[in-house]
Amino acid sequence: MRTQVVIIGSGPSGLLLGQLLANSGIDTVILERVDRDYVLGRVRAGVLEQGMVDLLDEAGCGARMHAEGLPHDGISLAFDSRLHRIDLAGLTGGKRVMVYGQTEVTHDLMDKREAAGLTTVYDAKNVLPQGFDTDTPFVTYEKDGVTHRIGCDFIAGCDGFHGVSRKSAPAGAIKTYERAYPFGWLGILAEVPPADHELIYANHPRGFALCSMRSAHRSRYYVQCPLDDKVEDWSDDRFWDELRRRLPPVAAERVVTGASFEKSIAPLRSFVAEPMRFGRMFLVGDAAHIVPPTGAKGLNLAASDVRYLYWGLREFYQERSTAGVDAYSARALSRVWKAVRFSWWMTTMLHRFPDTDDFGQRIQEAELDYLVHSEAASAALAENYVGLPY
Ligand code: RFL
Ligand code: PHB
Repeated sequence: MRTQVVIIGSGPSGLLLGQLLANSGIDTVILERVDRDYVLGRVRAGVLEQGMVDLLDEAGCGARMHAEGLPHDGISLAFDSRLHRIDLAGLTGGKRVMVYGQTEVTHDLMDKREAAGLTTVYDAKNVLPQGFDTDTPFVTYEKDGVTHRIGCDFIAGCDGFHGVSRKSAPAGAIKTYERAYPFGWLGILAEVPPADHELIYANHPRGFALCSMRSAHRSRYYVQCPLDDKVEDWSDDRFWDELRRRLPPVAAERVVTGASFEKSIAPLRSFVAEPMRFGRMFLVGDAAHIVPPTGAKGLNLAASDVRYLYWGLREFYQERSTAGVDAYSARALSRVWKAVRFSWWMTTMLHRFPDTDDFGQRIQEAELDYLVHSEAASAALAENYVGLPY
């Protein structure tokens, strides 16, 4: 079997890249380790930058997002028992974000791929990118006990943080940068109306909390928790009590509680692998970098990588120029590092670290106070939150 681009991983990166390439007449095969329902069962991101919204439109997958997604013009920061709104649109000349779940984005992209009759191999085991240091790369995988081989021009490693692509890069050719944070996020989904019509990011001496949503009747909430906590340690009642304690009274009293139908704990980490290209293999999205979710940047970075790679590959096939693919790694990394910085900064400012003492807490509150009362500082947050230009 042969195709032009083998895409490893059918998360948002792989699916979006596949769709944009297909629209330009470029042939792809996606190899995915697990099945479709497993991919769709992962509850993750919820905030899309305008650039990602535009890219989904360009891919022809934006209709349901525009019908059901919630455009937001602002967010609130909560500290010292009060809410402080950051007017994202007002501070950025009208830019906003779209609240629309990653699960829904993935669903829309999968439906489009299926409708177009494009090939995705689910349950592909032992996927291995090979020969990418030559002009004739190929990928092998096993399915139902049979080994298959797909020859291609390029390999796109869209297989997430634990994928095989980054691990296949020659050890001496890759450098990684990492920061692990000494806490996690416990997140729940519940069929209850959100506490506010916009997101609330709360700094509290007991720890960080976030009020988010998926729709007018479905809420997504998070609280910072110790890394060794187990989901079983957290009954719904304990979660709701802890969440309300960390919010200002005006928000806490608007929290509607109910049974959760998803509950999980995620560790927080910053990670970057450089470069993002090894011969004819590219790393895309979480395969190359991870950010803590505090800045809502992970999925959006995946989308910006896709955009740079899609441009490069289109240029290669349409104009026979390697300029775009040659520039991919440097272009992507330049934007990645700015989002890594922003996510690290938001995380540092909003969480209680084990060594945060009362002095540290006051410094955080002073920084937040400055942030919400200085238009320049608010504008810097807003500019990064809505997404830096591609
Ligand atoms: P994914 O989504 O991990 O998809 C990778 C796919 O590759 C498959 N795979 C393999 N396939 C074949 N062979 C192998 N050897 C394979 N190994 C893995 C996997 O099964 C999977 O299907 O990576 P991708 O596509 O790069 O997308 C990245 C995003 O998923 C991620 O950045 C975001 O979810 C991060 N994130 C957030 N990002 C935002 O922009 N805004 C947010 O509000 C936001 N909130 C979050 C988040 C991530 C979270 N968690 C759980 C990490 C909130 C949370 C709690
Ligand atoms: C979410 O809705 O899951 C979400 C929103 C904002 C974040 C992280 C996660 O910063």
